[in-house]
Amino acid sequence: MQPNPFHRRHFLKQALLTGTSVAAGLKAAAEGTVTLPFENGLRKLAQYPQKREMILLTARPPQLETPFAVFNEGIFTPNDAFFVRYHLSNIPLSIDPAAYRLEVKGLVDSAISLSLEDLKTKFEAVEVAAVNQCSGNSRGFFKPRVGGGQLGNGAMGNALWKGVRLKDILDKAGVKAEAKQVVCNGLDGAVIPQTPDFVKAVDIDHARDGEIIIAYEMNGEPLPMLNGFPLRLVAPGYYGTYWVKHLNELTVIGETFDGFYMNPAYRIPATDGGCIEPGTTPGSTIPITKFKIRSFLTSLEEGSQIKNGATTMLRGIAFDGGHGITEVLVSMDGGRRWQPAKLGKDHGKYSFREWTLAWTPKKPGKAAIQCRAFNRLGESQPLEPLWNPSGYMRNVVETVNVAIA
Ligand SMILES: Nc1nc2c(c(=O)[nH]1)N[C@H]1C(S)=C(S)[C@@H](COP(=O)(O)O)O[C@H]1N2
Ligand SMILES: [Mo]
Repeated sequence: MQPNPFHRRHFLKQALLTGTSVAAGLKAAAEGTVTLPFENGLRKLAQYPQKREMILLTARPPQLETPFAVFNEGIFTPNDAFFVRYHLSNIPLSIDPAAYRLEVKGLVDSAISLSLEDLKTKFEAVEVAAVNQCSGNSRGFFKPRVGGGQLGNGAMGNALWKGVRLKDILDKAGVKAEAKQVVCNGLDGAVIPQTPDFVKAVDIDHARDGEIIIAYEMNGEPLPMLNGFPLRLVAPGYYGTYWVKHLNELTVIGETFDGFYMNPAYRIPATDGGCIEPGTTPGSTIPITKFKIRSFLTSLEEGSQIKNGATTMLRGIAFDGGHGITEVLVSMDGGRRWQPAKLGKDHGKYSFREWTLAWTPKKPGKAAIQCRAFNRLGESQPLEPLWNPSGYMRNVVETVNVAIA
């Protein structure tokens, strides 16, 4: 663990010393800024190790948003543009892969300690295309506004993750009958001991259903340091809070874990849909779980101009918590009439799904473009935004206004 603050020069030095390739692409912080479309939306652009220029939310701990145009580059989000979210400033800056161990303990027949080599050679490798999205993605759009990082729509990304099943690791250790949850901890910690460590818990049935993986690769490369090198949890369909980075400790317990990041943090109102009347206080709460269905237009920005009479290819993405996208409807008139888009290649039910629609505007003026996804259960996105006091799970039908000239 490095007690030092996150410092670029230090980071570079460490990276060179350990050869973890963190140094690639290091440049001085950029001067540029962007303005996200809500109150106090001015953000600096910054460049961190292994990352291209990203939208800076906070520097300590590092929180970087993906510039939205990246989502139009392809269905997988490049590693160097993938968002970064940390809660605590004491993050690992360099890690020796040869010395790294994943400990499995608690209510197991035999505690085990696995090296990266063990994980890669002694267990079946599996791959899954899955979206990672922060619970608070798009929080900056909440009205009334809520506390927390005022994020635009860039705290999400889709990657091809490779690793081993959490189930296989647990089976190797042998889970005892009274097991209830698996507590997951990573290398990062707080700067002062009074601050709770970032620790998450997964129900034992979920941990053993074969879906969660312990990933060591992302889009065919080792995980970038800031995305959890060398190991992270990938919980397909679940909000990013469960995707513990620098994972080094799994503890099987016989009760419900009550650490700060399970309670009171990362909880939603215990209502149908997890939302309440804007501005009110929830009665009881439950831990946040799966993504709500969402879709975005990625090929046109707010305020762009397109040519009257010419064919424009509208393109975007849709995803949900794992039931699978079955349809995306698109409207050019703010939701009065809808037409079906064409869905792109299916990379699996946890991946972004591309949609496209060729559109030839017939008269000059303004157009409010909207898209609305449906999944296999028939669930869709609300036309009016839902609200909860933590600013989680936004999934309203978004509107992009363009001019036709
Ligand atoms: N060790 C560790 N893992 C963590 C976190 C953290 O603060 N520490 N934040 C979580 C949250 S809230 C999110 S949204 C995702 C973000 O993953 P990323 O930084 O790779 O984009 O990491 C999760 N895993
Ligand atoms: Mo998050």
